[in-house]
Amino acid sequence: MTTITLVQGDITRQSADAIVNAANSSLLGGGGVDGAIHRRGGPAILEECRALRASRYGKGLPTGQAVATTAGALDARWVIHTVGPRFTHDEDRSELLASCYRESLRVADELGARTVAFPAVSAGIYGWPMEDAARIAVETVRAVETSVEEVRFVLFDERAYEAFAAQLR
Ligand code: AR6
Repeated sequence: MTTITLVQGDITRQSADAIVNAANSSLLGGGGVDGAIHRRGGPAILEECRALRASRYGKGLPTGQAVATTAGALDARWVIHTVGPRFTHDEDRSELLASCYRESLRVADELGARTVAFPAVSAGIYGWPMEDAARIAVETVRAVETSVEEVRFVLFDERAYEAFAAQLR
């Protein structure tokens, strides 16, 4: 059984086996939660991301996939980088967003992570409406088979927290 918990706050202050990063396919950092993770986690994360670019992901990490690195100075063993889809009205990309959660948990299982903290992937710079992002996140995690014991959604502000709480009610 996987327990879903909600926390309002900064994901870089969390203690968990794995912290999920809402990255971009370059894996070389950016703004939002990605910038915060690299800032607080320090250069070891970027170093490993660069190595992944050089070895497995020369064309970048595809949208909907996930890959793990060290967590550097964060209070975690791993950072799992996943690339959410940008929101668009032209095309339904929900399946790619669901894939981020499934793939991140698959990677977490491979690592043996028991506690995994997720931000609201795609719901910031990538423009996904928060209510819909929360629905996809919660529905997907509920449906997935995983050995992860706790999935913790770490929501930056009250609006995001409320959107996730509504899905859990
Ligand atoms: N802790 C928890 N949540 C956070 C934090 C934090 N420290 N900082 C922001 N959020 P975003 P995306 C929330 O933009 O939409 C980057 O440049 C934020 O309020 O971080 O997937 C990447 O490199 C929002 O609710 O990720 C990509 O280019 C949620 O995290 C692009 O942004 C996700 O917002 C990815 O965009």
